[in-house]
Amino acid sequence: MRGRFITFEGGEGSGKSTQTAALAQRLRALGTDVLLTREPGGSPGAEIIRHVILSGAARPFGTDAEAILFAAARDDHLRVTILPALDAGRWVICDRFFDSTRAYQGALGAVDPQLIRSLERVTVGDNIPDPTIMLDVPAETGMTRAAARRGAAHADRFEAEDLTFHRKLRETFLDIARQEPQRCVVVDGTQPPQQVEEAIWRAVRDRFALADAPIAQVAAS
Ligand code: Z5A
Repeated sequence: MRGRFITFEGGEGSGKSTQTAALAQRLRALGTDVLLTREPGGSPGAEIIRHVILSGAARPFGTDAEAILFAAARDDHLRVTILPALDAGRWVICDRFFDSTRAYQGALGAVDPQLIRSLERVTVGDNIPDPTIMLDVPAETGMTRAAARRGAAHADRFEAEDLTFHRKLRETFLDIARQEPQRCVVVDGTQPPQQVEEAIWRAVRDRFALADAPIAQVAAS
């Protein structure tokens, strides 16, 4: 049987890395073969594009060019990593996917929605994730967490954006969830990590009628 494809979305510092790892651990406890991956990146080619984008090197070319680069990375990631895993019956958990392009490049970067849709059609096609977990935290909370974790390191291309940007980003993810309530599950990411984990677990367990699994207790890094 083909595997399942679950994505996580949300602003920076919303807890995606923490919670993708926790969900993977819980599913594995049930004997599920899980592949944990992320975007941009997740395949050797896409990792190169990740570096180009997050270093800010592509910024002078504009947001259309960045959207095209994210799409190229996604295309490679799907072909090389995600689709072979799903075809082999593995469950794929991906930290960010096409909703991030809709939000960062579309709503925030003002890339024409028609271009965003065309890129999705060419790269993603019918490979729509289900469910997508939207981790929701106020922009201030996410930025504070991300800054604390970063320490003295430089902010990347998107971390360097201001509070207004990150507030609009949050609203955009919530809008996407309102438009696609069957696919998107909004989870309050301000709760302690183990409560967030429980809320995500209930959503995934119920969607796929799974047995219960012990809490993963993945420590927030
Ligand atoms: N991007 C784009 O523009 N277009 C696209 O199509 C795609 C991506 C796919 C990738 O950044 C950037 O690319 C991203 C969007 C853009 N830009 N930004 N910003 P990334 O991969 O380097 O990072 P990220 O995706 O933004 O995630 P993040 O900042 O690393 O955060 P996170 O994964 O959501 O959170 P975390 O690492 O799990 O937690 C952050 C900190 O908070 C950490 O210290 C935890 O211990 C702590 N934490 C986690 N959960 C909690 C709770 N519940 N309470 C308290 N503290 C917590």
